[in-house]
Amino acid sequence: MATGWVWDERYMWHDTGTGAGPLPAGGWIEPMEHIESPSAKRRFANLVAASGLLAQLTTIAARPATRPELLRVHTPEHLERIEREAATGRGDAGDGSSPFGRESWEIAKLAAGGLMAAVEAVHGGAVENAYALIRPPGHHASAHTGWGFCIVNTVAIAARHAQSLGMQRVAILDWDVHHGNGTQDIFWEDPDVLAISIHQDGAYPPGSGAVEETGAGEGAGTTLNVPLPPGSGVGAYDAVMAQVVEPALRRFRPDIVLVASGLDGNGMDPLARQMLHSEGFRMMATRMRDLARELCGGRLVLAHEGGYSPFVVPFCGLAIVEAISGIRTPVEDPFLPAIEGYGQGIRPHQQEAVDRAAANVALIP
Ligand code: 3YP
Ligand code: ZN
Repeated sequence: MATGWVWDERYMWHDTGTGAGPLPAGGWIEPMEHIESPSAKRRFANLVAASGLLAQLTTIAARPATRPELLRVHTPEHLERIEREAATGRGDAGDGSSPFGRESWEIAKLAAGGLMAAVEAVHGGAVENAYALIRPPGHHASAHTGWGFCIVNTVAIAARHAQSLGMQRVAILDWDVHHGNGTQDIFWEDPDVLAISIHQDGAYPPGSGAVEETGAGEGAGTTLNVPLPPGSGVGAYDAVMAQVVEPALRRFRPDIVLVASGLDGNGMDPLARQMLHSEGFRMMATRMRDLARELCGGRLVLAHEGGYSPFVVPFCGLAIVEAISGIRTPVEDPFLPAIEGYGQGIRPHQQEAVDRAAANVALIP
C-alpha cells in the first residue's frame, strides 16, 4: 500500500534570518544564516525527487490548520502574539533564538495543517503511512509559548486531530536528538497519549528529559524519556527500540503512531553529538512501520523536526522514506562509511541508560 508525502515550497519561505548557530548575530558574532534554515530540508526533498522515489509516493496537499484546530493545543494568547509579531514583519517564538518573518505565521499553520492532512490520509486509507517534510519544527512548543526554533507544536496538534477522527489512543515517538519537552508538557497528565522521547542527555533544553520524568495524575506512566549519553550510535538506538519503544507500544496499544522525526542524531550534526547514519534511521523507521502494522493497521505518520547537516540529512531522510514505503532507490549514502567508522556498537554506559528507561515501561497503565 502507498506511502504519503507532504511537502510545500512555502515551508522553505519561513524566514529565520541571520544568526550564528542557534544564537542571534550581534556583538562579536558576525551575522550568518540562522542554523534552522531551508538547506537541509530542501536538499532532503530534492533527493527524494532526484532518486525517483517521489514519483512512487502519494503526494498529500498541505492546508493551513484552522484556529479551532490550533486551540486544541495552544492558548489564544500564544496564537495572537505570534500573529501580531509576524504582522510587524519580524518576531521571535519565545527564547530569542527562534526568529521568524512576516509569512511565518501562515507557514506555521501550513506545517500543522500539512501534518493533519497526512493523519487524515492514513485514517481514510488513502495511504498506509506518510512522511510530512514540514517546517518550522514543533516539538519544543508548549501550550503557551514557542522556543527552540518551534512556533506551534505540530505533532501535538496532529495527535489531537487524530483523536477528533476517532483514533483515541495516540503513541508519539520523538527521535529528534533534543528532548521533546513541549510535547511532554502538553500530554503530561493525558492517559490517552503515550509520549516517548529519545534524546541526547542534557543537549536541549537544559535540565529537561530525565528518565524520572514519566507523567503525572491521570497521565502517570504515559510519558517515557530515554536520555542517551553523547556518542550513542546505532547499537544504542537499536537497544532502545527493542527494550523500550516496542514493549511500550505493545503495552499501550495505540490507534495510530506519530513520530517526531528529527534527523539531528546523525553523526555529523552541528547541534548534537550522536552518531546515527542513514542505516540507523532506516532501522528505526523499519521497526516503526512493522510495529504500526502489528498494532494499528499500519497507521504511522512521521513529522519532520530538526536536523542541520545539509549533506547528511538528505540521505538519512531518504532512507526513512524508503523504509516506510518498502521501495529501494539506487541511491547509496556516500557518508555511510565515514559514520560507520565512528564505531556503532553499544557501550556499557549506554546500555545502563537504556536499562533505566526500560524499567519505566512497566509504569504504563
Ligand atoms: C535550540 C537552541 C539550541 C539548541 C537548539 C535545538 C533545536 C532543535 O533541533 N530541537 O529539536
Ligand atoms: Zn533537535
